[in-house]
Amino acid sequence: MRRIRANAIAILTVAWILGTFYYLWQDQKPQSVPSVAAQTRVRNHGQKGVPGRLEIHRDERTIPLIVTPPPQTEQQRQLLGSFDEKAYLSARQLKPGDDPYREHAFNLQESDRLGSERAIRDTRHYRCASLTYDSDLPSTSIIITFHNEARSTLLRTVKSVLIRSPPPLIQEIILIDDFSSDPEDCQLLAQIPKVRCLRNIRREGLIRSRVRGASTASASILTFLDSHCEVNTDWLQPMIQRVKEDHTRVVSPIIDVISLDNFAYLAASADLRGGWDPTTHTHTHIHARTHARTTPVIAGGIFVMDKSWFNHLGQYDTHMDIWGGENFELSFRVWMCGGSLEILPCSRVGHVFRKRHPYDFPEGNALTYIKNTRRAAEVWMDEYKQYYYSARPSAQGKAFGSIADRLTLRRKLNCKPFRWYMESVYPELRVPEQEAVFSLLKQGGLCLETRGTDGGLGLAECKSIGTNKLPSQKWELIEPLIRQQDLCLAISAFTAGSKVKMEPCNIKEPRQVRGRLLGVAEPEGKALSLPVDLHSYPHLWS
Ligand code: UD2
Ligand code: MN
Repeated sequence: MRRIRANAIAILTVAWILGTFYYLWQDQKPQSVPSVAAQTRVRNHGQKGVPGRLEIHRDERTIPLIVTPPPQTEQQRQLLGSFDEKAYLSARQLKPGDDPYREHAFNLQESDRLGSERAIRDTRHYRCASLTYDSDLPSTSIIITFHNEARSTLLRTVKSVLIRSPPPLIQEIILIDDFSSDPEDCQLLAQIPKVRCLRNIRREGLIRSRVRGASTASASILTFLDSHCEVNTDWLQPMIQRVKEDHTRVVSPIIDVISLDNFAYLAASADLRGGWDPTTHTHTHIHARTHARTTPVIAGGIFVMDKSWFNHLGQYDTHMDIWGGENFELSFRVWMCGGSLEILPCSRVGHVFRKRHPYDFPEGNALTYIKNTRRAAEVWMDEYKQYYYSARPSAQGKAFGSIADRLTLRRKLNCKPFRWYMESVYPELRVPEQEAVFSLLKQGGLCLETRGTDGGLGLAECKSIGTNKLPSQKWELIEPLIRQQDLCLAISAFTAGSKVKMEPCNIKEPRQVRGRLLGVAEPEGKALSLPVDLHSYPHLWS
């Protein structure tokens, strides 16, 4: 039935939460890391400070294995230039007795102990290793924004990029220090060849910081990373290849999990989009583990995008603050305005997923998140935004600033409606039947009610008892219509004083569109003015 069309943002949020839980769940069970060579478990060796040393546990036997030898001193010198890694890392050490989780919401002691580089398991499907890429791939600018990141995780992120990427593909690594307490966290790293450091003079949040980084990037392709990542073998080539072939693609790797407790590197499933279709042949299954597949949303932190496409599509919504929501906004915008989003199973990047934010939100965590997601919903979700509001009633009435420039952008880019996104990009989305939003429609203390069966309307004393509303006063808001069963509220004509009446619902009838039910209209002779936008008058809905 009609009311099945549903809670888009809630579903996407649920998908995101499920994804996160999935990762955390993986995190809880390091023993069951899916392995490329079946039944083989690989984990970080217990020996401290021996980079590159792994143990393979197979059939209860333990076979020590050197995977990637640590770079030799000469290589190290070339890689790091004049940068004094030891001094950088030892300048900030955890003091005995300090809580290792306090500052960063991960175990800093374990991170510091690991050193600046280590071998990690190649978590790709084995067929990925035999794929080939163009020899003339364009280079990329890596953009890493951070606020008070731990030095050991930040340095490991940077070094993993330098070690595990073909050097010609790395044009530069741009670090944006989002007003961290110690400017040297960033500045000292700029001594590493190819690394640049930009420092914000005030806290901007990750969205504006990324835009700043992107606007100074000199390569034609942008690669975004969080500041606590480790990139894996051949992570970059598959992504650049896909973007080179079609600049409107925005591509992400599979994000592996770096345990926030012991920093073990754990493989995420290559098929996070769920169930295995029993009708598909095994071959297709393998296919799915090496081939690009589209995705309705990306996690947001790690992706590759053509720079001119990023600019053409309006970069980011720079009125979003600190953290949150920008990944939905970018995902909707890319799809609706002519691009696509992909996940590439042959590209793997590890990330430390945390359970809380280790930093403050100047305007408060909840208000910031609501502001950002409201902006995404108001600009992109059309009539589906009502489901965002019914999932988050507290968002109603919270400030989200002007969205005029983003609406202009949407018009200028001639982007498709959200309905298209729901139907074409996410058709497999089966939404559970949604509780409709039933409300009273109040005007001047009286309630709008239907009278008889001939479409008559009137204002009368509100007659709800507790949460039970009188059927004749009970209105169902299913954007853009205001309904009672199969009849919808409509104005007779677009002239002041024209009557409000009930008529069979027709979504294409402008006289029934909520936003058009405006001005002074009279139901059965009694004056009734319906506001332009009921959402701007939340008191009308109770
Ligand atoms: C996830 C995404 C992240 C972003 C976020 C929603 C991944 C792996 N991460 O974040 O990229 O899409 O969801 O907004 O998909 N930072 C600043 N300034 C701030 C706050 C954060 O520069 O005011 C940096 C921070 O240091 C980190 C990055 O932004 O490098 C993302 O923040 P996070 O790691 O705390 O958030 P996470 O991983 O939950
Ligand atoms: Mn992160």
